[in-house]
Amino acid sequence: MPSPERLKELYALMWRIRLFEEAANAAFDSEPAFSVLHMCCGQEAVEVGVCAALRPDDLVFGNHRSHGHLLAKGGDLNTTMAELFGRATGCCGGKGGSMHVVDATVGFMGANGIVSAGLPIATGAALAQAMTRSGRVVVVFFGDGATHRGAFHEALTLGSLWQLPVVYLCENNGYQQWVPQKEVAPVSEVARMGAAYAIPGVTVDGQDLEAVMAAAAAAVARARTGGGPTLLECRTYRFYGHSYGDTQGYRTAEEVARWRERDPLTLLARSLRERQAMSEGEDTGIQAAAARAVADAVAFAKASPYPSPEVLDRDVFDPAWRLGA
Ligand SMILES: Cc1ncc(C[n+]2csc(CCOP(=O)(O)OP(=O)(O)O)c2C)c(N)n1
Ligand SMILES: [Mg+2]
Repeated sequence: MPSPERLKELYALMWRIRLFEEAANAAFDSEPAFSVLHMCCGQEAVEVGVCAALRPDDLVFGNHRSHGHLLAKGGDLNTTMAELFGRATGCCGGKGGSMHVVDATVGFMGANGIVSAGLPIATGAALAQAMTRSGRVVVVFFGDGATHRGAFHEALTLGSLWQLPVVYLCENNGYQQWVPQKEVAPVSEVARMGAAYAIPGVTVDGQDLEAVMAAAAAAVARARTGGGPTLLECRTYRFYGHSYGDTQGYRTAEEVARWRERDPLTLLARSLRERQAMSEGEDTGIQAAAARAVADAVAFAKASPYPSPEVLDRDVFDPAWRLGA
């Protein structure tokens, strides 16, 4: 069981992610370089709980909603925010933007704008870990919508067949853009799909940090010790629209309010308070520190220059490089 000190660290990280997203959303109107924004508010316990079960050298792959994945894996608030603002100090030099954040220095191997595209890439990375006996585990985050694409099937087939050190991590938030999962999915429990690939499927309450940590730790241990993949489904909810500007006509305010009662931050705070592991003053201090760090990140981003035209063709695929020319 994680110590209260460890849980408070993770609580602070969840607050940094929450406020990071809200600050990015607030900046969107005035910042010309913002392309698109998918916020993960409501899903923080999944991101933080899973990454807390990993070693720093383990590898994580994301999807289009990945700021939280990067920050939970150890990403820097300043360089992540600067990337969203399209600035040269961003983790991709300002040329990736929100849907392509990546920071290999902390093992976050990339967001991906194509739904389910991270799954086969992560499976390939897991094959590389197995072949080199690196001892690293790979986690790939994807949404419930990604399970409807062929890449999901291909990845889980090979991951299982080759018993790769990978965790397939589904953040099931019940929506796929504006479409409720129940309208398009004959099976709403994603974990049940594991049986089709002969891998364990586990469902966990994605609003409960400790439950996520325990389930992720088991899946990671299994992967690391040669037991092969797990399909881990975290039931969760996004508090904001699919992306910036979404008017959310497809769901009711009552539904959102019901899920807000299960805010992962509130649940963790309550649990820490009940155990007398966090005072009201400490809680206030944690939130204030997160707010300061996020404000600093916005100031850092705004003060940074845009990339210069000279770097336009750098960091892009170059066939001459491939041929060794
Ligand atoms: C191949 C592909 N089809 C459609 C889209 C447009 N699109 C972006 S996100 C999304 C829904 C994804 O739903 P889910 O996987 O459940 O993730 P969530 O947004 O709920 O986190 C769609 C359809 C896309 N990016 N890629
Ligand atoms: Mg979804």
